[in-house]
Amino acid sequence: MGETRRIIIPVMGMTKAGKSSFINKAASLPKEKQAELEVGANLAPCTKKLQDIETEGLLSEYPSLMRHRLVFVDTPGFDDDEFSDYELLQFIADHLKESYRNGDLLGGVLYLHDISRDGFTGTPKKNLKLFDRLCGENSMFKVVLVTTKWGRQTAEDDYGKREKELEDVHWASLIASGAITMRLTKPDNASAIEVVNEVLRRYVEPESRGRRLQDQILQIQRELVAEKKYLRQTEAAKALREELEKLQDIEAKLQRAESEGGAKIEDLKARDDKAGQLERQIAEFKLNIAQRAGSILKRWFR
Ligand SMILES: Nc1nc2c(ncn2[C@@H]2O[C@H](COP(=O)(O)OP(=O)(O)OP(=O)(O)O)[C@@H](O)[C@H]2O)c(=O)[nH]1
Ligand SMILES: [Mg+2]
Repeated sequence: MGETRRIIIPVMGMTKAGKSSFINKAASLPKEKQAELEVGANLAPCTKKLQDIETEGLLSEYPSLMRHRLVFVDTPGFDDDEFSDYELLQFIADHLKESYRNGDLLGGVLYLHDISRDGFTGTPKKNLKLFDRLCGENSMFKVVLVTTKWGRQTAEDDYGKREKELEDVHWASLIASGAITMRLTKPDNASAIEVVNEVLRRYVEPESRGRRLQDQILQIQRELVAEKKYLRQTEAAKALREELEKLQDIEAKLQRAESEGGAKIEDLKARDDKAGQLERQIAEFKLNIAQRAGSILKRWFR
């Protein structure tokens, strides 16, 4: 018998995707514990800091894992109003780094997506890109992309079509690298338990594509611990910088247009379709004074 270790499963995804609800169900938390893991009742993001949730009983069917403890890591989404994306990346990176240093094992990673949400531009794209760079190609086979809120589908909706678009377009490269997709369709905790069992089943497989699955860690953990990189040198931070540069480019265009003709965003939108696109991009990135791309770039990437 070896020592007891923690097997962690980080649960990521956009704000309100259903991450905390999922953990409540998967861990079958008793009522008093559920209160600790707040589920959002309104639109504001609910989970601010990363939180470890210890579980009991989920490993009992896996003889080789029985001595370990399964722990979910609840995370905030990269679309929080209070913290900048870089601050959120810092919270997540610190937590994952510490976890790896303390000898935790990476059971798998879940990325939750609200299937009732229409469209896949701006913020959802940025979220997914950051997730992709946090994990890296080598740990993609530990990823399950989980669609939530299937119960909201009405006769007019076709969530199956949305799911197909996710699989064929937005998630295609993750799936090609080994990620799988699953649906949360059942109202009780049955679907959530199925997802956890799929993660664990894959985890105990001796190897896949010539690699020992259990040894694979996340790209950001390797970068920060083994390669001793600073956070800003990691692939995830680079992806974030690319997004901020896009934002800076939009801001510059806007300023140029305003100084040339004194035009307002509404006027620009009315003038031609290209500017309309610009306006949409601004809305998507929630461009505001507090999060001006230029100042953020100067602050973090000198
Ligand atoms: N119909 C339906 N509603 C869900 C499901 N999962 C979560 N919800 C609801 O969606 C809202 C957000 O759920 P949370 O679990 O707080 O989502 P979260 O991803 O933890 O949100 P943040 O912590 O704010 O990032 C709550 O009102 C939940 O009741 C689901 O599978 N089906
Ligand atoms: Mg939450």
